[in-house]
Amino acid sequence: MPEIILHQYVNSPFSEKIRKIFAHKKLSWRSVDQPVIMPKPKLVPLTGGYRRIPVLQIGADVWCDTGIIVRKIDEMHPAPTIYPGGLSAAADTMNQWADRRLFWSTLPVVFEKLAAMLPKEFIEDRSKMMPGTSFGEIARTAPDSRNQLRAFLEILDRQLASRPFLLGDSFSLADAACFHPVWFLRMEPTAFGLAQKFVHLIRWFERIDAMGYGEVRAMDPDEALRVARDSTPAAGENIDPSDPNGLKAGTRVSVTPDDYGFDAVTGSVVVSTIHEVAIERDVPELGKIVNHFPKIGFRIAAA
Ligand SMILES: N[C@@H](CCC(=O)N[C@@H](CS)C(=O)NCC(=O)O)C(=O)O
Repeated sequence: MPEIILHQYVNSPFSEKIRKIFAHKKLSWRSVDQPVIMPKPKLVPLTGGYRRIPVLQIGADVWCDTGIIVRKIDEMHPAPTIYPGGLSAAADTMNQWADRRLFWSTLPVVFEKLAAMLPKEFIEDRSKMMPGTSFGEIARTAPDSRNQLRAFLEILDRQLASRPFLLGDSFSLADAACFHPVWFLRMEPTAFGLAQKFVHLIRWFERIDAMGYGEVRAMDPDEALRVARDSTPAAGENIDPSDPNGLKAGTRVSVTPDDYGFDAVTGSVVVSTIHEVAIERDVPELGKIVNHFPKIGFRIAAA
């Protein structure tokens, strides 16, 4: 069975979401440490330009964005479930809310205090990744973010008053997704202080923090590239016959995030289902690689 490889770095909140799902499912996985800022010369050949973290690799198939990484892990290892009681819509929508609202309310609150210590290269890199926003000035929005963050945390705390996990008695995708923004607050004590006022939230936080990360072993980035080179993509052709845009196998497209990090990845369509688009690329140093993206949060354009 090919190994599960996660390209990540320790302080990456979105990686923490995936690490907690590995813990819940008690999986063995390999961790490849990637740089926090560009350039990422040992990641980009695998992704075709996508630079965000985390990225999941199995052989010569590579999943970009936690939206599709979660689906792949759950498809391979459905038990124990991350959708207890069949609450998949509740878990999925909380996941999207946590990614796009809860997490973004934490950033200015954490960076307001840390801004002076951040290397100039980090600020330049993140400002480039988010055109139109100067990451260096993110602290200016801290007061409004603090208000929103407190309100978001209160909503979670209220629900956690009468159940150990957000959707009931067991851990779900909603817990993994809402955990990582609170975990990120812990980078800065006054930011985490906002969360510590909520007793049910903190009890839940400590419960998930104690779950660990599953069984993880480090892998050298060069070894991950070798694994890709020595494998062939497992993804077979799978095209939804009722694709609303008539997307066909073999069509050349570019796939780009719709929020930030607008690096387009170009290739030929092999998979287009309700939730996924996958494209095949010929990479001189690696051979064929298939990159998988979620439909939610990405734009697909003719290339
Ligand atoms: N929607 C993406 C968001 C990923 C994301 O923003 N990750 C952060 C790190 S936690 C990132 O890539 N930052 C820029 C970088 O690491 O280069 C996902 O769910 O995977």
